[in-house]
Amino acid sequence: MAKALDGVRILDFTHVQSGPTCTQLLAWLGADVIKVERAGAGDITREQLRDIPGVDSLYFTMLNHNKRSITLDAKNPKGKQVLERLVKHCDVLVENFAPGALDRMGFTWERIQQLNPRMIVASVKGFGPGPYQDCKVYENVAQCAGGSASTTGFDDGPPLVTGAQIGDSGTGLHLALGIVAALYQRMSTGRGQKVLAAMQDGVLNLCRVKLRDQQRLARTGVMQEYPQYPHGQFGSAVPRAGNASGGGQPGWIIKCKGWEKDPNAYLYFIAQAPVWKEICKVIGKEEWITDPDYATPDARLPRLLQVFATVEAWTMTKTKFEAMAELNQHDIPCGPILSMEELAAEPSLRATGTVVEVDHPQRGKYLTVGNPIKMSDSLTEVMRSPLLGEHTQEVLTELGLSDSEIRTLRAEKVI
Ligand code: CAO
Repeated sequence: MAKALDGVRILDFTHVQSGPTCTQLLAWLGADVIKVERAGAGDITREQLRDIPGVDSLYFTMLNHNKRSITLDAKNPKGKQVLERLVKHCDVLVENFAPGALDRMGFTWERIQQLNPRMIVASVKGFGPGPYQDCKVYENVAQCAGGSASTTGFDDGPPLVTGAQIGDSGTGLHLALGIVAALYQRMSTGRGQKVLAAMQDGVLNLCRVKLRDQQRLARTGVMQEYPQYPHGQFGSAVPRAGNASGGGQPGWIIKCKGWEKDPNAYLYFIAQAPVWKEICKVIGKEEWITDPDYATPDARLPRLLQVFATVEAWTMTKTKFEAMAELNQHDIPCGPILSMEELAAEPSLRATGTVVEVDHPQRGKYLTVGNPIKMSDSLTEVMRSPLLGEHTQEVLTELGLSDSEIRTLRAEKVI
């Protein structure tokens, strides 16, 4: 079956997580992604967090599916010549080097434009233009600088980072959308363009509801759905809200049967206003349906923690799955806290290709997360990540280099 991005060639200069997330997605959508790595070493994640000595790590394999790998010393004059051919051959160059690294290699925007005016140059950087533009940035720095950490955790504890890689993978997703839009615009302009996704910006975009709350707080001095209300103090900045819902329907994480031993025996429960009657019936508090202290969302706001404690007394008599099944019968929104162990074994995720088993020549079978975007006319087949330089000969031949030229480059350690 044809794929959405068939015919699009990506010169993939990405490493670690943010950029590779982007190019992996483009590869799943059908682009030919040629990953350029340094001979002998490659993407640093090949050797990070290894679970099998000498074998590409899961960190690397899970971020580099469906790509081809070539090795090339981009600072060597002969390597630069090969890179020039690649720039002419490809539609998009994606990179997430530290600021200025591409320029230092000699591949400025102007130079790339000379070589290929249709080339789209897409970059992840830690920060956009401003005081921090020259800083190197990793995931948790972005979470902290983008507003996530200050708004995550409990009010009486320190800021927290989250396990969801919103700085790296989140920014990679933003960049992928920018690239696809630039490809679309190029159809009418015939020109490439620069696409920048800064990690701070990406995190802030994902935290936009907290900037909403910042302005609500500035205007009213209080946020009634936050756990600080009514007994705690509000300062001038949006506080950490524990497990309160980010939206208009109050929610909280509550214990289920077995919580004493199982750290994930919990349920996210939403006290959605339209099903308040059903909630009261299920938990055996029918008097709350008409009690003026509980009957309306506004009346419940100062009593939310007590409401959740009462619901919890009910959920603690059931497993999270029993509670979810029963609540869903009444259209009461809730969700079990699922561990990675449970997600890996979940048959429905295997059936849809969201969790996929992949075979790797060195490590054997492993699980990965497949393409979360499902398209009816562009199906994703997850292919294992490439070994370092596995496609060097193949790609250089496609670029028009002869076997003897390739042998010379190899002998001179350019590839
Ligand atoms: N041939 C020759 N040189 C190469 C090369 C190749 N194929 N590939 C990379 N290099 C060189 C770069 O040109 C750079 O050289 P200079 O420093 O002399 O210009 C050097 O390798 C190191 O690149 P780097 O500075 O990007 O790598 P780092 O490990 O020092 O920093 C990171 C890593 C992630 C902090 C930095 O790249 C960064 O801030 N990137 C932007 C933000 C980002 O994407 N962060 C998320 C990373 S995932 O958590």
